[in-house]
Amino acid sequence: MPSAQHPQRWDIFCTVVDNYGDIGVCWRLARQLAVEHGVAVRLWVDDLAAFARLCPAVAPALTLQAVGGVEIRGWQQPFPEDITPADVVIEAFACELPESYVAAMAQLEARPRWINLEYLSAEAWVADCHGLPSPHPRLPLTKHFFIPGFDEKSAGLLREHDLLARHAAFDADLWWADQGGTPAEGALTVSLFAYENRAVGALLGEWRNSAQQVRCLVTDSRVLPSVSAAIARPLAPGERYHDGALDLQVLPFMRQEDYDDLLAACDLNFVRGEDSLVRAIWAGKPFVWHIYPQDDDAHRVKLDAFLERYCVGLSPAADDALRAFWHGWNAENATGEQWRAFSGHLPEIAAHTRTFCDRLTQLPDLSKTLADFCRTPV
Ligand code: TRH
Repeated sequence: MPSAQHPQRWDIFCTVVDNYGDIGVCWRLARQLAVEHGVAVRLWVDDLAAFARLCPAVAPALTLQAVGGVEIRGWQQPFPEDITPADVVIEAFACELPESYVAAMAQLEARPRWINLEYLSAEAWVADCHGLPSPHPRLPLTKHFFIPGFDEKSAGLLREHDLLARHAAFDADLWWADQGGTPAEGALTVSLFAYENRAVGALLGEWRNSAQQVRCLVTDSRVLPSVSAAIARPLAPGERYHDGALDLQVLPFMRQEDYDDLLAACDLNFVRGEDSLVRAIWAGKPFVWHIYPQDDDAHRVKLDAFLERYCVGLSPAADDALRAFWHGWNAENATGEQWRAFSGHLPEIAAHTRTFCDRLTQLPDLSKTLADFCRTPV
C-alpha cells in the first residue's frame, strides 16, 4: 500500500551531533508543521539538555512533554517497542532510526513516507539529488532525500509564514533599550556568533581604533573564548567591555525566537553553521558566515557555492571585498585591511542583501515543500 495521502501524524528524529544546528532546524520544522500545517508532530531528541538551551520551556528530565503544539520525546536506548510509526517519518541529517521502529514501519499496511532531511547546500549537485528515492535493501520501504537549498530544484529554506511581518514590525529602539541602552548615534551594531576564531583579535583591534563607534553583542558561543583571549580578559554572559570605539557586551544564550530579534536589531551579523545563516538572510541585513568546518575541507566548496549565489549583482569591488573578508574569517586570518575594504562596502551590501532576501522569499518554504511532497503518492 502506498503511504497516506493526507498524512496527519509525523515523527521527526533528531540526534544532537554537536552544537545547536540539528535541533535548531528540527525544532523549527516541528513547530511549523504543527502550527501552520495542523498535523500532529512527535519530535524525538537524544539530547534534551541541548534542546532546552534554545527552548527553555523544554524540561530535560521529562521524556514525554508537549511544547508549542509539539509532542517532545526523549530518544532513549533501547527504543520502546510499542511505538506505532507515524504517517511521515523524518530522519534528520541521516541520523539512524531505531531498528525496531524501521521494522514496524515495514509492517504497516499504509507504509509511512520516509524522508531523510539533509544538510543545506548551495552546490549544484543538490538539483540532481533532491527528491531521489533510496529503496531499503531488505524491507518494502523507500526513503527519499530532501535537501534544503536556494532554488526551486531544492527543498527550499525554512521560513515561518509570519516571519517577514514580524521583522517588519520589529521595534529596534525598544529592543536596544532592553539591552542596556540605544547605541551611540551612527554606531555600527554587530552581533557575533561563530566558532573559535583567531581572526577575532584583528577585528576587535579594528573596531577599537575605528572612527565609528562599534557596539558588538557577542553570543554565549564557541567564539567567546577567542574574544576573551583577544582582550586578555575572561568574559562571561552579562559582562560589558569598553575600549576606544569598541563597546562589547556578552549576551546569554537566548531562546531561538529571541535570536531572530538580535539579527533584526543589528547592522551586521556574524553567523555560523546552517540555521543562523538562513535566519541572517531572512533578517535582510549584511552578514558574515562562519561555515561549519569539515575535516576534508568540503566546507570550502560549500562556502564558495553559497558566495556564487549570494554575490550575483554586487559591484566588482564589493564582490572582491566581501569574498576576501569571508574567506579570511573562515581561514581565521582575516586582516584589518580586509575588514576595512568589506565595511567600506556595507551600504551596498545592505541593499544587496535585502534584494537577495526578497528573491529567496519567492521560493516556497521548506515545510510547505515537504508537506506537498508527502501528500503525493509514492
Ligand atoms: O550551532 P551550529 O554551529 O550548528 C551546526 C550547523 O548546523 C552545522 O551545519 C551542523 O553540521 C552542526 O551544527 C552539527 O549553528 P546553527 O546551524 O546556526 O545553529 C544554531 C542554532 O542556535 C540556531 O537555531 C539559532 C540558535 N540560537 C539560539 O537559539 N540562541 C542563541 O543565543 C544563539 C546564538 C543561537
